[in-house]
Amino acid sequence: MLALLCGCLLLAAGSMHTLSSLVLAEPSPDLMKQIGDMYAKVTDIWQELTQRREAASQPNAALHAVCRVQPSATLDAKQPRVTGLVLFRQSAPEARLEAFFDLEGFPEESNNSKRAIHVHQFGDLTQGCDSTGPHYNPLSVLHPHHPGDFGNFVVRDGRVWKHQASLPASLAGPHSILGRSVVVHAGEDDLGRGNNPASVQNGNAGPRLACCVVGTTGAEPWTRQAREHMERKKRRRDSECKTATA
Ligand SMILES: [Cu+2]
Ligand SMILES: [Zn+2]
Repeated sequence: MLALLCGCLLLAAGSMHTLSSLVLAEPSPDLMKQIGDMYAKVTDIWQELTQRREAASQPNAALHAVCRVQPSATLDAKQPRVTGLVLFRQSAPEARLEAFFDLEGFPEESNNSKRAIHVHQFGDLTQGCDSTGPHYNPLSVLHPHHPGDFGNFVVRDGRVWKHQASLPASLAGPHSILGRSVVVHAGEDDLGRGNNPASVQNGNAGPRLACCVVGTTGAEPWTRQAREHMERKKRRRDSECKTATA
């Protein structure tokens, strides 16, 4: 595998050398594009091979990521201050992504309202959630077909608490969401059915309440959350049984 990678890199380096001497002689936009394309291809191969090698050396090592949600620094005083945690897990680079969403701070009167959550392009919170850019859209498609279009989440008791087993985003490969941001919106995602240009860009989901940057982590936070999830489910079942038999 390593030999193949080295071969690819040498091949690319050789072509780059020929190309760069041509560029010095007579730069053309076509040539620049070819160089750019080749660079992108080599980067893709590099990323894929290194991630595969990592997975092969630790066959049971799933990929994990964490995102600690904080209220946007530019939030006005009337908006709720949402905090919490989004955890991601992917059993292998090609496997589907799963996630736990655990958020609190929504106003109680908003129970059963729906809030949109997306992955945005930049992991830049210097201007609060406003500097996270548009939806992460590596393939230039319309909303709601972006990899981080996670949809709407129902608020219960001022809280969003959900496990999702199959999300379209990935923690591996050239379109990994690591280093990008998760944004929680004040409104509901119209899922592209709003009949206006913004609907197929961002779902008209309203102001950005809270956000975080997706970073790598070990298995521990996920294991803890999974345990808590089971316990909460059991408590809920027990209290329902008690109500039913009372
Ligand atoms: Cu968004
Ligand atoms: Zn989108």
